[in-house]
Amino acid sequence: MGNKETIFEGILKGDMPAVQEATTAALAEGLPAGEILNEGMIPAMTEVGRLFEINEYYVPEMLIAARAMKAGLAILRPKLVDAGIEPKGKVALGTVKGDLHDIGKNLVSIMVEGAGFETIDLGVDVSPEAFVKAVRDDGAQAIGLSALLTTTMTSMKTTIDALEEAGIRDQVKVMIGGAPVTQKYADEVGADGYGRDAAAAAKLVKTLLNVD
Ligand code: B1M
Repeated sequence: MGNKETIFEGILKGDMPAVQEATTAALAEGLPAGEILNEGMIPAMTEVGRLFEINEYYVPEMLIAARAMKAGLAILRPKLVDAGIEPKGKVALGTVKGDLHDIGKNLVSIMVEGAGFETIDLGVDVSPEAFVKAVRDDGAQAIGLSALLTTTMTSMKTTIDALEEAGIRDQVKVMIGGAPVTQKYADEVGADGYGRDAAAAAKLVKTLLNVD
């Protein structure tokens, strides 16, 4: 098995040492970083997303796959920068104000990153102003808002209002998700899209930003 295949399999199995070793070996062998990313890591995370959608993988499998992918990506990242590989877009993600749940948001972050986007992790308890700043000052083309509490999901509307007040609503796509959130709610608050889970969120970002 070649190193790209080992990376693919290693991510699927959540085998972090195997992914780290094969990534290092692939670079040493002279494989371009972009090829390792696009033909090893991204397809693996896409497959993880597919397995999650058909209920063959659950949150624990997804978390260990994500951890393995992150470890490989950490080795690859400096080479990607050197090679000038451009990410598909910039996405800022955060759990909304008042809400400290971050497991789902972290999964969304890794799946979006796995789909080839640069992510800015704004963390938890993120104010509408911090989302506005990520768009205005950091150039996020899409923002992703996660909420796990019925009491905090209202901050999604407040954030969209804040983007409008700042005059930048048309510069950014807004994606929302989290256990109490629905498509109906996304329509009500004027979000551009709703992601049911992390795999769906990664697909949605591509659609919203119109990239493959
Ligand atoms: Co809390 N909690 N919690 N909690 N907690 C829930 C959410 C709750 C449903 C439990 C219950 O009562 N049955 C309930 C909410 C009730 C409600 O509002 N209707 C609740 C409560 C009440 C609370 C506190 C208020 C409890 C208290 O203190 N009295 C408190 C609030 C703290 C705060 O946030 N201010 C609290 C605290 C905590 C802990 C800190 C202990 C811990 C969080 C640790 C952490 O995140 N680092 C915690 C946990 C772990 C949970 C449960 C058990 C699990 C949540 C989770 O991580 N799920 C949860 C009960 C449950 O869900 N069974 C519960 C796994 C995760 C992968 O799923 O986050 O849904 P999820 O993400 C999914 C999708 O929703 C989607 O993709 C993810 C992956 O598929 N998704 C997105 C998520 N964000 C997305 C964004 C997108 C797209 C998709 O686009 C941007």
